[in-house]
Amino acid sequence: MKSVLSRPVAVMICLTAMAFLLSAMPTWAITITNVTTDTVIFSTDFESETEVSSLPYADPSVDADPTNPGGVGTWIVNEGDGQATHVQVTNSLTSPDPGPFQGDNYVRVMRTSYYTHALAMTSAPQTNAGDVIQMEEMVFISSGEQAGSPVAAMGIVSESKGLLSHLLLDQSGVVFNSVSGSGNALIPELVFFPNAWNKLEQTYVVGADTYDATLNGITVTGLALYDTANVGSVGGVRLTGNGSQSTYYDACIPGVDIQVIPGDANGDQTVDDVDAAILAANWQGTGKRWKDGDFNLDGNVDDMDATLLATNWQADTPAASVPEPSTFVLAMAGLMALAATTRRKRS
Ligand SMILES: [Ca+2]
Ligand SMILES: [Ca+2]
Ligand SMILES: [Ca+2]
Ligand SMILES: [Ca+2]
Repeated sequence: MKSVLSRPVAVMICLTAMAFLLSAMPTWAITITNVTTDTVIFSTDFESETEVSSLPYADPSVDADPTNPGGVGTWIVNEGDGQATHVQVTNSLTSPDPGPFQGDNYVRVMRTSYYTHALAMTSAPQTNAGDVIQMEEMVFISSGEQAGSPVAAMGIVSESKGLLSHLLLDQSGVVFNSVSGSGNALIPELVFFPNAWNKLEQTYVVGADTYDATLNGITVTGLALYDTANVGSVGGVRLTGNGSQSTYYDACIPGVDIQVIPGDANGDQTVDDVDAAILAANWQGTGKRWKDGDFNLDGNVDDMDATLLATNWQADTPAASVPEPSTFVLAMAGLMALAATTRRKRS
């Protein structure tokens, strides 16, 4: 590490970081935990990496593969077409890079060939049938991604690196479960926010032929595995990017939860004018998604969605108190004005 800091400052930062890491370790992410044996079998937040790109994607000056110094488990990086820029640890704050979620460093993965990915391999294969394996990570996909091209953001792999689960996140804000031979099935309950950090978790019981997925606090159980031929061992997690820009991954911050709030179209955890404008712009639209203002996931943006937005107006957590009646009326009035403007524009 370059010593650009004065010694007292550096010592203070180190002590603070150590205290934080110690308190954070049980819930570090990208984390894979054997819940049954209470053992962290993979963890990284990319903060200890020595080779880090400070430039926006793609930075041709460094390879910057994750190596996980001091962490639990190992990385296997496959830059399928041989270009070292397709998996890089970075601390870039420059768009299109989103900036980190935890600490300074995070990783970006771009897939120009099917084979480009990074594997977070556990410290040991988990082979005890019935053991509960839990993983979590933060993922960011820019809304400028290639439309209609799903992103394999997280797949549990077996000891032999064969896919157990294959969860696909799409820049349009939808999630698919991929099953070998059967294609991709939409998971309508799950909400993915493009252009925002999302919290993704998966749980797999060793030997089972289904898994559970939790995205931004919403859980769907009993999802079919990608390939049941790989049942019997858990070796790690595969992270993949999209075909036109990078997909970004970082650790979860312990104690900070990203949760879906009805009315929060853009996933910034607050229901406000920005969300009302998104809803108004899509008013009376069909074939819509959460990111368009369809908060009850029926495909239409209408009164029911406006009511959900108004009910959660200025909510910054799902448990926030109900707004004062005056606030509620103001919100509804503003919303209806926006909606009326949109209607007039269209007629
Ligand atoms: Ca690289
Ligand atoms: Ca980090
Ligand atoms: Ca919002
Ligand atoms: Ca709706």
